[in-house]
Amino acid sequence: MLAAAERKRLQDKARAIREEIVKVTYACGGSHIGGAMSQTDVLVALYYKYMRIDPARPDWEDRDRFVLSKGHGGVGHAVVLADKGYFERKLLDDFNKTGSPFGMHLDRLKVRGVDASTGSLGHGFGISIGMAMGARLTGRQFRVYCVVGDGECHEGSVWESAMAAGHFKPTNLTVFVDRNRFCLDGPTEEVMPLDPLDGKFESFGWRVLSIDGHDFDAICGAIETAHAETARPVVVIANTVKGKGVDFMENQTAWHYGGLDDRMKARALESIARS
Ligand SMILES: Cc1ncc(C[n+]2csc(CCOP(=O)(O)OP(=O)(O)O)c2C)c(N)n1
Repeated sequence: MLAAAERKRLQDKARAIREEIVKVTYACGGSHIGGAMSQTDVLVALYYKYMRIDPARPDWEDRDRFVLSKGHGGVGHAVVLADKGYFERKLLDDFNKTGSPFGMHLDRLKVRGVDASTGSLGHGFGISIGMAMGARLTGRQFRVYCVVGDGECHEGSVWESAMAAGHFKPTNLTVFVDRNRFCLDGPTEEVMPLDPLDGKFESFGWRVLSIDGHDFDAICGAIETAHAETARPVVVIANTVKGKGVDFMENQTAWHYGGLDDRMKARALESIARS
């Protein structure tokens, strides 16, 4: 159980990050805003409570690593990195515009604080396993965190990665599945069913935790359980809401990707303020 002040600190930060996602999306004309909203609470718990990082030293070798395997959520990751001080917030005024270092999917060679270039679904998960095993092979203590989309789990390479981790058992890796139940084309269970997702990972040798991915007590509890696990890699199925915080976006396939006019931006900010 988190102390009330700590829970509020994280909730307030998540609200501020969602507001920034709306503002950047408005400025750039469109983003994968639905999935950026669903992943936000997990990113906030990691970046503002658990990850051992130093924004002044993005190449510090012992830093914890973060891989956004669902790289299209990069707008949300960029907002967090700016807030953490990896670069100036005003750079995001040009997010995804010609000449900007920020594409829709973040490039680790162009954006400070990004540990892996992602965007082609199904690859970041495997990269995170390699990073975690690299720590073990070089005797380093850092942890690796990865966020995979549930629609991304339609990719075969996700299951090759799951199988590899079940074998090599990188216990310094914690994977979150952003289980918002929507992919690009509609509800995952209509497009191509994933359930029982927990049973699939279990059969590959993972310890599976299933939580409310918007409840900071649950997210933090899962991270601490994962830290204590010494035998198996841990996947946290974070049950989330696509478009979380913006009433007209929640659970709407149409808001996988979208842009905002003045009226929609104002309505979105009002909704987040109420959330
Ligand atoms: C290999 C690959 N195929 C297709 C795409 C296009 N694409 C971008 S997002 C997306 C759906 C992903 O769904 P999910 O992982 O559930 O994302 P979320 O709902 O969390 O935004 C697709 C198919 C891609 N980025 N990479």
